[in-house]
Amino acid sequence: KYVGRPIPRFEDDVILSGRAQYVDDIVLPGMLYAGFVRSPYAHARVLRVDLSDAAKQKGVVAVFGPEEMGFAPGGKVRYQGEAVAMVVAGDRYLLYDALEKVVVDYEPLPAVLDVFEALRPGAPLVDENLGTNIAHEEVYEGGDVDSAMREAEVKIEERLTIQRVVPAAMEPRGVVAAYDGDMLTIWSSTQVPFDIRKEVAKALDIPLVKVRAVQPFVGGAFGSKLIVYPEEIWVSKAAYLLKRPVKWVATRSEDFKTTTHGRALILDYRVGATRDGRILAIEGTVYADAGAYYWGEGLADTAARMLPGPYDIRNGRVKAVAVLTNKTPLSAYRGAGRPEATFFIERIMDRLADELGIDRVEIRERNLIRQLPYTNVFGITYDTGDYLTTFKQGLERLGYSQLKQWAEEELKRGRVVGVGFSVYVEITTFGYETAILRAERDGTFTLYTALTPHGQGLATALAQIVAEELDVPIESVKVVWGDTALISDGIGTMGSRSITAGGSAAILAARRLKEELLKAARKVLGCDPEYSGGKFSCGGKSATVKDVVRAVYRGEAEAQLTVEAIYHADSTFPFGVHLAVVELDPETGFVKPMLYKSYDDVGVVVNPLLASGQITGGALQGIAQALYEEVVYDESGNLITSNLAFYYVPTAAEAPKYEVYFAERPHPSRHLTGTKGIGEAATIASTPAVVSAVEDALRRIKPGVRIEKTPVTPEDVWR
Ligand code: MCN
Ligand code: MO
Repeated sequence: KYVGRPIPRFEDDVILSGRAQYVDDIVLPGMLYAGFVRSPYAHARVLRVDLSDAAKQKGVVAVFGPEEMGFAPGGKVRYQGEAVAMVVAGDRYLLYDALEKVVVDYEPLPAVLDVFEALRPGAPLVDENLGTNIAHEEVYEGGDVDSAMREAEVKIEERLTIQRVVPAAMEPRGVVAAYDGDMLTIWSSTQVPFDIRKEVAKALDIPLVKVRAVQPFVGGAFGSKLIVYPEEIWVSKAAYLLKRPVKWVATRSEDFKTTTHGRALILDYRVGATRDGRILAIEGTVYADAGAYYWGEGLADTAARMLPGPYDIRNGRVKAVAVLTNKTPLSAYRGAGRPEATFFIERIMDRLADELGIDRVEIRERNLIRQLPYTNVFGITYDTGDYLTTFKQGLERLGYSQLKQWAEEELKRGRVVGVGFSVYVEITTFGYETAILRAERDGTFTLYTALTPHGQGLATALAQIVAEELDVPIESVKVVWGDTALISDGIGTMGSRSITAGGSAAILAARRLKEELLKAARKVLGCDPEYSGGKFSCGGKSATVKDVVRAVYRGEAEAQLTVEAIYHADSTFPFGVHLAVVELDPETGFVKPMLYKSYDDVGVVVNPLLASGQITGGALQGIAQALYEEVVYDESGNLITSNLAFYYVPTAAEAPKYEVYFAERPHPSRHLTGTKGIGEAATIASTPAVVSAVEDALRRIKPGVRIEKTPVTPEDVWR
């Protein structure tokens, strides 16, 4: 049995020893370096780009202006850092010297940086062609909100704000592209090699088979590398035109400005409830500060549609609005809409509990969904689970009441500590995924996956799944990923879909391969064999996988030794309870997370070590959302928090102690793996849990305080 075991990652030795190859480790003969001239203005017309001096600089091989590459579309830049020109040179030093020589004349335009400013009539337009700053708008509605609101005995309304953050993967983005006159190969720090291949082929008008995209080792992404970025197209085009390898790797500050930001949603809500705390209706608007370009991510939409969370709310009307501003474009960041939805609904639950004088646990018990599957008021069907039971068992296991008690006693000893929890349901997995499995001559197996792991340890988890399905030692399974030359198509690692979608594809492939081998074994043995432990036996005879594979190569039997499986994995819904304990220093206002505990029902857990790694890392990101990180622009749209010296990414020093639990009686998904995703759960659950804990602590010194926004900074604590 391999599934369910905490097997250490095979990837670790490679990565931790420094032998793993990342994009910037790739050095090709004759390689050139690309760099970009980027707008210092958040909003400006580009009057003139003069590349003549730069072109004459030592080492410069080519210069590209707006016309050739489509920089600054519409003749203007819309955020600080947007590219206006590209220079390609023989080495990095000469490149940076040459970039200095590019002359650009700008006519600065007033920048719009706030969502509500952007919505005001007469506000500067980020995109004149649109005629408005609203890039997207959609109303989600179900039930009868107006009558439910009329019936409601209590009503609350409020604005809740969740700040903009930088995904800040350890490895910045980077691309190497090489064209040998026949084949264009692109290596990128990405989550989506298959999309890169498609988009580059389209942009350069060359057939898909002449483009190969490779995802080498990737040092984190958190959803920020799941779009095809313009640099990936531009660098590919430069390599194609110059027929020489070209590399670009972002500096940290370049990465902060050009890699998509996350969160930045605001909810204006009104909730109607009965006096005993049953929510009857919810209405409101979710605004996304979408930044300078809207690429259809629908983050406000996901937040709107998941706003009811795990609660039975039958009447709802929520509008999702994506608003353009002169900032770095917004896109997916770990959780992408669900952390915001969960923060919103959990804050609402706490507020309603306070308003009605009902305990925070009690009010949730009264509203939790009783019967699964359940279709929420906006049409999303939650698949499996027993929310009420899991919630009660979770709080028990996490020791919630004991910790509350302890916090009271600590106060007597002069320590201000707070305890908070959150409940979540989230949506994981979508779309198709592909797996190819091959039986090798020595009886081992190679699994090719279209997944694109970048820190999750999926090579280990997939090997567990395949070894279990084939009933062979895990050492005899090798997992290969990240190359469009090896597998035709797939979506990749995002949306906590990998183990469920890609793992199920692997199981399907393993079953098909077993059938094929069985067919050949029947021929080899001359009887109807049973398969177990890598061996076929019947009538007192037996043959190993190796024997059978060799028989096929010798022409003594026929079978497919390589099989492909494409698996469709529609969404599945994890549920859980997370708890946070924080200590507040009333003097400095600094909040220290002390303890973080989680209890999740994610169906089958393939590898508890990997899964709990996802919880601890994910929670720290959500803790940072609650307490530390925030993108700050000045009034002209200059990014103030432009690198890691000005932007507070927590380190191990800020990390709390963790206790990670998985539900004793989990509710499997209906997929072949039985799993639900875990990759984003803790980022989703931690922010509201921590905010609730901070509020709890703060109320011990300032009764009645209410937190309506993140992050909660020391300034907020003093206020
Ligand atoms: N797992 C498990 N049992 C389950 C579910 C998952 O053992 N029931 C394990 C899997 O084997 C895998 C890991 O947990 O090793 C995460 O699996 P899954 O939930 O399927 O999520 P994905 O592999 O699709 O990962 C994507 C997810 C997302 S969307 C973001 S954002 C994120 C995250 O993973 N970005 C990460 N975790 C990250 N971790 C690292 N180190 N770096 C990132 O950029
Ligand atoms: Mo993600």
